[in-house]
Amino acid sequence: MKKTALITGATSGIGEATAYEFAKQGINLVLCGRRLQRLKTIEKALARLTDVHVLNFDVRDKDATFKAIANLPEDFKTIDILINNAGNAHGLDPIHNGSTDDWDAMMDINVKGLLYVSKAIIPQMTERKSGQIINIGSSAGKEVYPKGNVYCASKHAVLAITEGMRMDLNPYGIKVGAINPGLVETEFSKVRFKGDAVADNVYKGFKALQAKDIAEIIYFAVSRPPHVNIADLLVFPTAQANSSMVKKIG
Ligand code: NDP
Ligand code: 8X3
Repeated sequence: MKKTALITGATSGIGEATAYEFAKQGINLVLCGRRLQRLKTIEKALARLTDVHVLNFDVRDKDATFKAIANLPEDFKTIDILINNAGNAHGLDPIHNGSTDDWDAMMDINVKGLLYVSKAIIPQMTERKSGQIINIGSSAGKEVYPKGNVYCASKHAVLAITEGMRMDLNPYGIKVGAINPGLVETEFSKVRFKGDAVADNVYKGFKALQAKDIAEIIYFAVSRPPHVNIADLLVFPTAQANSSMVKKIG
């Protein structure tokens, strides 16, 4: 029986790469994001490998999130695997200069959005007494770095929520875990720096992780036998030792 995975933030970066990896492995997909055209392009590319349905909503919008998931077509209603990946950083500023709009965006998307999507899906998993949830945290969820303040707080929250979920869903046999990457070359820095040229320098002078590297790890986590749960995994590029120590060439 083929499994179905719902992936948030599937229009770029880690989420998109995970969609490709899962499709290759024959997992049916519900792909979510705000950029509908991208969702359609990815759906078209993957349709030859697996069954794909796209959901176009903003995870900040509680009603839209619940409505989209409640109205999934019959063939895609049963979600075996939830990948809570949608998220981003906005700004890199000392706390006294930070923008409250940036703070709202990070807490609303990375924390509250993850909770809304989870709340919309968990009841069917508890009912069936099966399922797996992987939350994409970050090395920033384990260690705060200068000017990372609110982004780091949002990812620390993701890890606290992951632990709470794992305890609360343990009686139902639902696997819950977090995968926490260091620097991954995606659209992350373009979003963080609002398209500013500084984003181009973030991954220069060393080999950053690629989205596919994380997608393969996510697939590893979902393909373990029933008695094995990857609870928490931290992955850096080899050049990175912690949040502020990266070995650059030149
Ligand atoms: P990208 O910017 O490439 O992808 C972010 C994804 O999140 C996009 O598909 C975007 O889709 C979606 N998204 C953002 N805001 C919303 C929203 N309000 N509603 C619905 N979807 C949304 O970055 P990454 O792939 O790097 O990021 C994925 C996750 O990985 C994030 O949680 C990030 O914090 C985490 N991470 C990233 C690291 C990195 O260095 N890149 C390292 C550690 C963790 P759309 O815009 O179409 O809605
Ligand atoms: C993304 C990694 O170091 O840019 O979560 O915060 S970092």
